[in-house]
Amino acid sequence: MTYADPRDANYLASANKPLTGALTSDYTALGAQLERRGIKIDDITKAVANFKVAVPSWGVGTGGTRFGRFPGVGEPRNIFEKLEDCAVINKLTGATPTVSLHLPWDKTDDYASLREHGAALGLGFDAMNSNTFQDQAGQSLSYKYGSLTHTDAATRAQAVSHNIDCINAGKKLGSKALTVWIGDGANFPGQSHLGRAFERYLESMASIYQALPDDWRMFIEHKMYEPAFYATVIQDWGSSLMAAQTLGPKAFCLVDLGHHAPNVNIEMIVARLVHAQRLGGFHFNDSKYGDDDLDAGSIEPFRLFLVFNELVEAELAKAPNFRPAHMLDQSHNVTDPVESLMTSAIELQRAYAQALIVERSRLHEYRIGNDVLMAAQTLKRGFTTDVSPILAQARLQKGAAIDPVDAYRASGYRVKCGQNRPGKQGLGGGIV
Ligand code: LRH
Ligand code: MN
Repeated sequence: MTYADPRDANYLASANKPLTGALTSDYTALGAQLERRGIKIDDITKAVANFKVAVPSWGVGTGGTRFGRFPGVGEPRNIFEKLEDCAVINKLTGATPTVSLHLPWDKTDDYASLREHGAALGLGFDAMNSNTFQDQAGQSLSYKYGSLTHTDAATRAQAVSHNIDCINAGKKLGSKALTVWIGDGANFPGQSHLGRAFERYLESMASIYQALPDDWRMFIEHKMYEPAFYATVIQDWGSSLMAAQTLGPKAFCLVDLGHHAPNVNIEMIVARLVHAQRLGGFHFNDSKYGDDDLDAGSIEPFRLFLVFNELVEAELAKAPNFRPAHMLDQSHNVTDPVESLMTSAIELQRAYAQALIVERSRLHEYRIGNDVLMAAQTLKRGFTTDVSPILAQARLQKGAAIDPVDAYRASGYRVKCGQNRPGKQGLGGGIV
């Protein structure tokens, strides 16, 4: 097998060449279709080309479950190799210029050179993620019974200082946000005082908030359950919003799509957080049952569309304080993580493009006139329109790949990684 660097512009030009003809005719046809709806296709393509989503550093290794993990070929063994894989995803999609790190999984003693390594690969650093849901080797106080909400003040202080370490590392990397997700909670009724646990949370988070630079944001990530199976301290958007409003203007709510009970109306939560001016961002993924961390748009693409519909409504309404940070947070147990992250980034662009082509004025008329069926049909028409030519055209315009997965596979990158990254496979540095 010949190997080509998938990030090489000449390689990409040769990979795109046989596909440009078909893309041009598909794009022209869709353009004519949208023109009849009063929509300029180039405007949509421009908006899609500007859409960015951060890749989770922990997503480029193979994930697993408590029942097992099946390491993939040529897995990244450290943060530097993870960034190389992230650079391939960004080059082939043109949509993922930043990486979100997780400490201590990505801990290094030289963040300045990590920043340079990232810059050389065309990558920046998005929100930092702290980790007080696992005990690290040599850690003096355990998080078995909680971290920021632990009944022991010294354990809470340990968790607070870890979060401040994450901020200090992020400052060296050019990050501008800290995401705080904690697994703190109870497995049995009676195990913890639900009110006091929340008060301890607010007290600890206030100390972390104090350490935030002026131009930083703090993202509070709620989650219904797991690892706690009866009560989680930050269990839902209500608890998250109360905390953000208590902590201050730099605190926002982060919506991980997998952190809700099945059938919860997540787009409604998004609309409420936009109204409250506290929508900080997203961890995009998909799920059918629990926090399955499956590829975005792979199970419920219509739900993803409805979330982006709320984002487009907020964008068009110039909603105040509206600057959501988009991130993927997935676990790739049976696919090549690079392929899953590329296609997931593209599914977000698809949902965004579908929401952008909704005929808003027509929709508004039907809503005002309570023409329920036509209102629903008008919204759905955005979702049922195949916007693939717009997504590919945006990639082509950015020097990315018209067909990222095909270009990636043809390059032999994964095979080459298998050769270049021998030794202890699957450090993972992830959830399992
Ligand atoms: C918790 C979570 C959180 C991360 C972790 C990797 O389920 O979504 O965002 O810290 O996954
Ligand atoms: Mn998450």
